Amino acid sequence: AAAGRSGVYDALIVGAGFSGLYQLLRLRDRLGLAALVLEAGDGVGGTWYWNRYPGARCDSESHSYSYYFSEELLRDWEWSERYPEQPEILRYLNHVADRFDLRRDIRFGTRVSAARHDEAENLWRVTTEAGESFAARFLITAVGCLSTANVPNIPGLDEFKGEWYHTGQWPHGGVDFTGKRVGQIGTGSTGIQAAPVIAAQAAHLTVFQRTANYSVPARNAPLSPDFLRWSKENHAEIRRVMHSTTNGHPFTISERSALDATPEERLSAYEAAWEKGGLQFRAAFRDILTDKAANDTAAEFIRAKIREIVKDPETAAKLTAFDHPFAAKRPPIDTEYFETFNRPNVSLVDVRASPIERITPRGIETRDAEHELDVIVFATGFDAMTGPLLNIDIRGRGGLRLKDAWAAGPRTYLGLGVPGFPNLFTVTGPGSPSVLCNMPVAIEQHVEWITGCIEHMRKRGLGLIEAEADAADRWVEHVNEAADATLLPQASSSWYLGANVPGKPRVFMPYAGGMAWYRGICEDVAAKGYEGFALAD
Ligand code: NA7
Repeated sequence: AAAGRSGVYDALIVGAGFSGLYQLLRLRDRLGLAALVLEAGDGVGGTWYWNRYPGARCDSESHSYSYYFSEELLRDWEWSERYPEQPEILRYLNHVADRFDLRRDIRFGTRVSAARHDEAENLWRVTTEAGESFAARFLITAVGCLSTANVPNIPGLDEFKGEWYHTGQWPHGGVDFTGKRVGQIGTGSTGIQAAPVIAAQAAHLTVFQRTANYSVPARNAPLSPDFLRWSKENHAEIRRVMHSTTNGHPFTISERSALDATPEERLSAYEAAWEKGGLQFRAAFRDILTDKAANDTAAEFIRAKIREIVKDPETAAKLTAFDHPFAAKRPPIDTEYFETFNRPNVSLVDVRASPIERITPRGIETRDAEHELDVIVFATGFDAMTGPLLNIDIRGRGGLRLKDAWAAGPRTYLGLGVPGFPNLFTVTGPGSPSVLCNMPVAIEQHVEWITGCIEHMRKRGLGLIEAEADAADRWVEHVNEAADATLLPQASSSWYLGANVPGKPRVFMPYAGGMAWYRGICEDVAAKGYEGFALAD
């Protein structure tokens, strides 16, 4: 929709991924608002537009990695595999954009660089990298949680004679590894997906591992016609399960403690979970994420599996030198990751034992060796959650910079509002459960809540909403308590804690109290007239 007479939009939305597309649809088609999406990329998709690295795939199962707001959309779209691959998700999001005629209200190739709240006019004034300006009553960030690439500052990268890429900024034409010696830094979810695919093409792959990571087989496969029929006929029930669980996935977590089971029962439960594969593994027992002794049983099972798979005992030892409880960092799932180390053209370098010292024109130099390479792949993750927001110079009341407001770590109310920043909503912001949840479930909840809030304001002629400082302080405290009730803070190198980015404040950022619980809190806040927010004309 066009901006009003004064050139002012009702809402500006930053980002055209899963969040931004749905936010546009709700504000425009449900509330009839003049909303515009500003998107840095040349197409829709967000994460799935940028992350085109080999093996890129979603770890949520495809029938759950979908919007559930439209029965027709659910009925018409058909996923091909248990886990959707990046190109298929991108096709899906393009289909959504076309089907709901969203493109006419998206400005592509438009990177937002700054946003300032103009108190006198009660407007957000947004500027782009190209110097354009926009104004709107509401500013809604839909910038994603894992969208700011983290390329480590290793001396010498400028002098490297080969090619280098970060997985989150992958060239659209792809990269041909044929005949190349490839070095991959990073063994998170991304690196674990990429390594087997790169190894199948490259002359040689050297994986540089800093922290040994657990992984469970994904057991990806084409979806059978029976499954597709079942999922279409049962989406109300699937939605009910996704909305009732802590993590928004379409499976329930066992109510049994790992410590109540006999060793034989435990083994058989883990064997069954390993065969089933994927993120469901951690649903085998209820206390895997909350009790260290329970977690140890899962960790030991996975360690034994890896030792069985990997033939070289020295490599297996490096791959299983875990320093954190299972699933305390986001647990990867894989397709033949550990098997890849049995290939003759793959080697593993433990950079904890022998740190990377510099990049030379010819490759990567660790403390005790130089590895000659033609290509370096940085699977080194993201400046998660706060990075994409702080990359925009956001200024609220009295010119308060978000960077300063968050100098000691992010401070939000519900992950949706920030004190000092009126009429700003942060979809999947820090303090929301988003990254600990199947994303589309979190996103639909956030977007619908924001839409309901704006509708509430319009009905009452209110023009201003702002999270109260006390409410944000209490929320941050609650986010910390919720994390401390789990084993999650025990992974000292986790991006949940900001630990992967040097100098970033160590604060556990996502809300670990569970998506279903969070949904209830948000509903309660709304029912109480947006308790914890100050509303004004
Ligand atoms: P992650 O999970 O942050 O993994 C990044 C990996 O890169 C991890 O193994 C890091 O080791 C490693 N890393 C980062 N910097 C360095 C340096 N300087 N030297 C050596 N190794 C380094 O990112 P992903 O992209 O894999 O996954 C992000 C999320 O996307 C994932 O959790 C899913 O939610 C989807 P570290 O563990 O820090 O020692």
